[in-house]
Amino acid sequence: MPKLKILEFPDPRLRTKATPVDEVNDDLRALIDDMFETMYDAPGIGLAATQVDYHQRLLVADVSVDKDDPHVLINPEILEKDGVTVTDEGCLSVPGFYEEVERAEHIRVRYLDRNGTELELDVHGLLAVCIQHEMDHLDGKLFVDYLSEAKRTRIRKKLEKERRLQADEVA
Ligand code: QAP
Ligand code: CO
Repeated sequence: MPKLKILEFPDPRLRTKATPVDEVNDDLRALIDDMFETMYDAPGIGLAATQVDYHQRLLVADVSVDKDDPHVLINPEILEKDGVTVTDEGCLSVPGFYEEVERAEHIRVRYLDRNGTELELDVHGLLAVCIQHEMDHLDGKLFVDYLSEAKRTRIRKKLEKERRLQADEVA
């Protein structure tokens, strides 16, 4: 059982701007392990701390088919971005909805790893898209913000209706 509950759109806590991690310690590594467990269990390819109601700048991602290529990025910063790619994106905080989003195809990113070591990485393709999507979460932004107001409202209403139906089931 994953320990962490994933916040769902339009929960206002998803709009929180996360603050930088100031110390990479065992408590943070325990959160990272719980985030990986929650992401793999979902299953998902990326998860930002914001989505599990921890408002610190860290994210986990694994876009590999065999789920054996885990990445954790603490205090990530994009140094360079180029190219354009369109991906059908989803989000664990917007369950059941997928829409095309345009992002940079390549990014160079600087971050701390789980030992607190500063690293730089060149990333392309789906991992680059996933890191950009997860970094948006750390600034309180969701992929639905790139859609038309009409589409975003339709998604919000469907999710609110589902939440109401779920609440009724347990009542
Ligand atoms: C972000 O999203 C992402 O709707 C990570 O019912 C996704 O892991 C970046 C998921 C696609 C780029 C492309 C979504 C699971 C997982 C759902 C995810 C769902 C169950 C989303
Ligand atoms: Co997301």
